[in-house]
Amino acid sequence: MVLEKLGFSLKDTLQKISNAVFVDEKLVNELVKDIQRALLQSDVNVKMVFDLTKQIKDRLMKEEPPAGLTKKEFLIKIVYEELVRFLGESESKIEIKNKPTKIMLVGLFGHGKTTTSGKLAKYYQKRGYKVALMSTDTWRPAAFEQLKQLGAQINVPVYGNPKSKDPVKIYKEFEGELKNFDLVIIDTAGRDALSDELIEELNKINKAINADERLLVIGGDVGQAAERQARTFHETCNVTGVIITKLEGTAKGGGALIACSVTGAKVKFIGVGEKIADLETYSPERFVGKLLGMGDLEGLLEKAREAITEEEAQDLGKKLLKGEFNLIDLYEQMKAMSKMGPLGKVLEMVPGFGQIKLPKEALQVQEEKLKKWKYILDSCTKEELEDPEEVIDSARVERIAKGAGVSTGEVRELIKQYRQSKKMMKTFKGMGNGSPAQMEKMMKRMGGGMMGNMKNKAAFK
Ligand SMILES: Nc1nc2c(ncn2[C@@H]2O[C@H](COP(=O)(O)OP(=O)(O)OP(=O)(O)O)[C@@H](O)[C@H]2O)c(=O)[nH]1
Ligand SMILES: [Mg+2]
Repeated sequence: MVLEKLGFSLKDTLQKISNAVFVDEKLVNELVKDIQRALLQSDVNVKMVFDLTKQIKDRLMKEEPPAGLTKKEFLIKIVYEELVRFLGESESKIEIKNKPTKIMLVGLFGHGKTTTSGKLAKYYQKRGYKVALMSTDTWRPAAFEQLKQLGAQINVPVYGNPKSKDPVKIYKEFEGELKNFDLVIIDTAGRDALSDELIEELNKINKAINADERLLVIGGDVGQAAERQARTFHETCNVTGVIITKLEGTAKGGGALIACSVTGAKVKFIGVGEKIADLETYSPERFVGKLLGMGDLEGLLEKAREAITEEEAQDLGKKLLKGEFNLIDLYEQMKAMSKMGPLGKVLEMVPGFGQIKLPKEALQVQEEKLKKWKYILDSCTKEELEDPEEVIDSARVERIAKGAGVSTGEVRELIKQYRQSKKMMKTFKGMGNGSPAQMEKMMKRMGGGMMGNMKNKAAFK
């Protein structure tokens, strides 16, 4: 998978947004930090990273969510759109209309020109075009042979003359024959660096060939150094686009992709392996979608919608405070919680609870327990849920335990917990909006209250 690490980090970040109950400054700051970290690890230029995150923050401050989008969805939309813009905005296609259309590949030694020539030939051949390959590389001794082997793999004719030292002459020699093709892909020689001599050679070939597309081939492993390469080739050889190769094997590819997009050079294809089929067209939307683990923005928004909404969570909080709380509410609460992820989030929604520090391990134990509770509640009848204290006797405890696949002790524990919660809620109601310190004290007095009795296996009654 291309840029796997960057993808993982961005997916994690997005998950964080999805799980968050509300969008506040803390979440946004966390998100911005996550994105910065992920991009810097992909060798994206520091200044560009900060520009991007500033842009995300500015938009969040200035713009209002459009109708139909919650704040959270809006946040995801902005992150998606800005990443797409960062990675090149829109797809840039190659048109094949002249006969023959000529694509010339240029670049430095070893970045993948010859390999990519073969890949492009296969790509267009598969789409029904009559394709020819041509080698004008008079530098590398076996350049023609290398291209010939690639052509042989896919049954595409390869033109060239290993004895000649003049690329323009080679082209002229076959110019007539090439008219029979829809598309000619021309491989050129590389150099260690973009020397005046290489510029001169490329311009000479270009003048003779008058290629429709001059594509710069850059290995993604150069990271942000791609910017300088893309810029100089752009300025001196008038390149019309870029192909970034080796993207599957490098963590730095994000840097290369983004570096190219700032030069205005459009990335047309990406190379994702050494084999002849390892070539993909490049669309920033699709690419960002893939990185984020979803095909498109709609998919991402859908994911965010699955999580609990701010309103739902607030309702829950209010109910808890009012003390109107039966097992059905507990059940609803659990369903909501399982959608939301961390239990701590629900508590944050209850006014006053947000500031109370709960031990991390305790929350973990509680989350484990919640899973079992859900099985138990699933096994209860409506009557049992509505009025547990009245109707659940020992026989029912046994039936419920069997149905849920838990012990009777666990059923009793749940009921005990429920009673305690209810008692605590009543006390809360009496207290009104007590200070966090007061509440914390009270929770301790009640043996930890709703969160307490983590290790208490005491039976019912
Ligand atoms: N992993 C990976 N390797 C690639 C990719 N594209 C090219 N390569 C490898 O990069 C090396 C150089 O590729 P070439 O196609 O010979 O590069 P070139 O630009 O023609 O090099 P010169 O002719 O010396 O200028 C070869 O080992 C290729 O297999 C890619 O997308 N992924
Ligand atoms: Mg080559």
